[in-house]
Amino acid sequence: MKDYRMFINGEWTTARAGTTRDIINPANSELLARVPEAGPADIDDAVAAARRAFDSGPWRSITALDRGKLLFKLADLIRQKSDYLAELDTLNNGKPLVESKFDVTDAANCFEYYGGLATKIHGESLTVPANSFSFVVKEPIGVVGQIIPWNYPLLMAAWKLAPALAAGNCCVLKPSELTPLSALELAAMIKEAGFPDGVVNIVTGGGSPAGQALTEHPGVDKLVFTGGTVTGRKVMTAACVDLKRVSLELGGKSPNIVFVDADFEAAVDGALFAIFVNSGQVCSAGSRLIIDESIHDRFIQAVVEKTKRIKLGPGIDPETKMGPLVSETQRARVEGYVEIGKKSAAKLLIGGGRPGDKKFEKGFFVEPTIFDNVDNKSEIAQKEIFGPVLCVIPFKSEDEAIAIANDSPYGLAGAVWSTNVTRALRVIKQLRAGITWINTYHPTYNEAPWGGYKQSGFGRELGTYGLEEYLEIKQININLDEAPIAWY
Ligand code: TXE
Repeated sequence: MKDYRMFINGEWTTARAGTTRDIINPANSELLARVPEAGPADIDDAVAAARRAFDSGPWRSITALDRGKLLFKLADLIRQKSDYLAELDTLNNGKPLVESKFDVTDAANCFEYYGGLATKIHGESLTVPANSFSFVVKEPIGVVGQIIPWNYPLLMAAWKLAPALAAGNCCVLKPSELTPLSALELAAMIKEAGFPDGVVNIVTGGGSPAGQALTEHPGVDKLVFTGGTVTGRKVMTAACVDLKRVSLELGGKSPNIVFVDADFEAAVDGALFAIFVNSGQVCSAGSRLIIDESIHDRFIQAVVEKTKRIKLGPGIDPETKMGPLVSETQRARVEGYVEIGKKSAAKLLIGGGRPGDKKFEKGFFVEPTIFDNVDNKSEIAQKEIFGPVLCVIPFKSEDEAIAIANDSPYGLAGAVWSTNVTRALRVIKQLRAGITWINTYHPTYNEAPWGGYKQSGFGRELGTYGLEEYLEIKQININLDEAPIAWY
């Protein structure tokens, strides 16, 4: 059990009101840590620190090269502590250690990627119909408020902080109230790396009042949010008041389309990985398996057989392939959808409950669950469940597969499995989604833009696109004529 403090203006602080929150291990409900529960006054402090650092602090004049070097240093520090950070994310979030290790490496890579990009923020010169030297420069937006969820605690912090800092912004980041620990460890590394005080502030607390106070704060220039669509709407509404810039990465109900000519074994494994990695708590999860009717029976049988082999357990056990859900609330949400599914016309093939073994009693476990013959119009096919629940939807023709895939309020990700490259590309081209794969599911690259169509949000993270989200664009025009214009 460790007592944490939050990180404001380069200092470790308690909440002004003295309030704290218990942080729980979802695999066994044990108390892991206690963190401050920020209120509006703490958010004021954090935003004021970020404002000072941006408006008058050393961050204003630091060179892009030095910003990049700080990001490289941070990546090094993350690597030095990678085992510890991975264990911490596993204990706090529940995911298998192998997944946390991957996240930590990816987080370090993300800081390095943007460390390199810091010196590649270029403007352009313009050809205008006047005797003018006209050009464009890109500048940081200012103070950004960043709110992240609990499914990738360290990695989401990296995705937010790395591009923002590379572009020269100052940040107030609020991790999820369920999983703040690795972000606070990251804060210690940010201090050790030598970032000036106030450039990064990590505040811990709930959606309300802490998150809400951050979204409503007039000192914040841009809001960047990853989370559920319901909260995303609130963030956008708050941003409307003073027209803050806003980027949203929200939920999904992504289609995973398997054609008759797919590599059978690869597609079976891909279908399972698409939905069961991180216990299905992934915004891009392939939660709708859209399967060619002609191979449906054989495919589903193979999927079910493999699902039986998924070993549930605490993430910290190296044998574990699937951990618990993050919280009791999330489990209740998922179980609510499972009950809706059971009452629908869909057929429950496997799972649908909690594992029976007593050793799982205190954790928030749900069995890997598969519903077959799901109507795409039904609730379990339309709503984001955000748990280990797969909906199988058969199709008869390519056109029908595309229609089903796009019949969703979301448009985050999607995949096609086929050895016919012409067909695969033809289908991918018609998917209304921002992240797509052919003959694979889930690989995510720091170099590639991440974000959705439709109600999955807008704006893009990662890649050079992610950097642009943190930049303002300014035109500068220098008059080269000596004579005055003499309008009057
Ligand atoms: O998310 P919230 P919750 C989806 C998923 C899940 C559902 C609800 O479907 O079942 O959302 O999960 C902060 N102002 N995703 O309730 O509320 C909160 O403190 C400002 C998909 O856990 O979106 C946390 O830091 N901030 C998603 C963050 O928002 C507020 C990942 C996310 O929590 C706030 C997580 C407010 N009024 C859930 N209320 C993805 N896209 O990956 C809450 N927050």
